[in-house]
Amino acid sequence: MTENSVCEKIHEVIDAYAINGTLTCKEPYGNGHINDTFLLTYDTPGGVQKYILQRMNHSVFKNPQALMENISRVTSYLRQIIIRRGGNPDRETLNVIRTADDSLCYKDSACNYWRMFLFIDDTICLEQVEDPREFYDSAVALGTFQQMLADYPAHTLHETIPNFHNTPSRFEDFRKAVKRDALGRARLVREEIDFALSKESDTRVLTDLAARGELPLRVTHNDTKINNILFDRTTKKPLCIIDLDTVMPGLSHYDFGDSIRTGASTGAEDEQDLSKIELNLALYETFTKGFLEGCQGSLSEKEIELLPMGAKLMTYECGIRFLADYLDGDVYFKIHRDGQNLDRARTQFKLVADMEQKWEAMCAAAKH
Ligand code: ADP
Ligand code: GN1
Ligand code: MG
Repeated sequence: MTENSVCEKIHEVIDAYAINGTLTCKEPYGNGHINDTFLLTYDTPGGVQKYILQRMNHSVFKNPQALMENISRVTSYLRQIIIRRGGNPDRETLNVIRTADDSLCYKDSACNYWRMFLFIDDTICLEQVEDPREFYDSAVALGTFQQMLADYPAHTLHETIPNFHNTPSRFEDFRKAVKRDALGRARLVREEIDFALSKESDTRVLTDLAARGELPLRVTHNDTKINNILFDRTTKKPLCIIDLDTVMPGLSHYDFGDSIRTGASTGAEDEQDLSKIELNLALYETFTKGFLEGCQGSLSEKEIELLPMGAKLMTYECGIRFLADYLDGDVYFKIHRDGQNLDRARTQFKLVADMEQKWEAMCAAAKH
């Protein structure tokens, strides 16, 4: 779909929400890899009101209605806890705005699915950690998120993307992409492919333990990269965990690991100069401490022991997803330049290799 046709549909969508006010501004917003995000500003009888409108990526999210049900249930649950704790539920969790006919999302005449949230103003979104304190605070916030949802019956949520963090299944998808070699790119990245294939035996560690019941199924976010946390612009503290598209049953390691791969890396996810990429061990230790503090004793000893494996597997898994997408012709993750998915894969593999060098220290971090 072209930019123009998205814009045409936006007006149909905006009508479906029938907000009581005059739309004064509509602009693309944010830096996500998956959805198309817009900020809408209205003059309303109560003053200026802003909303986030998103066209959901229907090829990634096959069942937008189920996904919105997950988000609606989890955010309503969080809202009650935030109110009980004396917080501000309009800023500390996402709030779904329903359409005029009370639906959680809107299907436009071109079969695109859209949804709307209250905009959380005066926040900043970090692409990379600038200050260890921020990372520590985000770890506490993510641990708290998990702790707040500890009593939510995980099995009642839809599994909106089956096998999302099932690393053996991701490995099979990767192997198939190598075999397909849709654009003849495999010969250019033999070294990266061999690195990925050499780690096959690691891929099953968490899923095997979960299958044996040795790791509990929890409600997890599953996409805890640092730019999915909004920080309060004034206090510089984490305010709201956003991007709840992948909230579903999972392992605590998924949330821990995905934050480490983005926040404890010394460079950007798509950095081309690999000499700039390593695991910042001090940030790793800081995050571990904050995450455990936020979880308030809710993690088992086994879960804690395996946190380093969560970090390594989530990083590795993201690497094979980026590399598979590069081989497939960049059909899943948005790219802004040629080779970006390959660069992303390379940073993840560099991090995995560096974690292996720092493994003992990573394992020691949870014991402090
Ligand atoms: P994607 O799945 O594409 O990453 P996100 O849901 O993370 O989409 O949204 C993209 C960006 O939009 C975020 O990084 C954030 O900057 C901004 N954003 C999303 N929801 C809100 C909100 N409710 N209030 C303020 N900013 C938001
Ligand atoms: C995608 O939506 P966004 O940009 O926060 C992806 C994550 C990846 C991440 C890599 C639904 O996250 O799984 O880890 O890119 N989300 C989905 O940056 O596939
Ligand atoms: Mg996002």
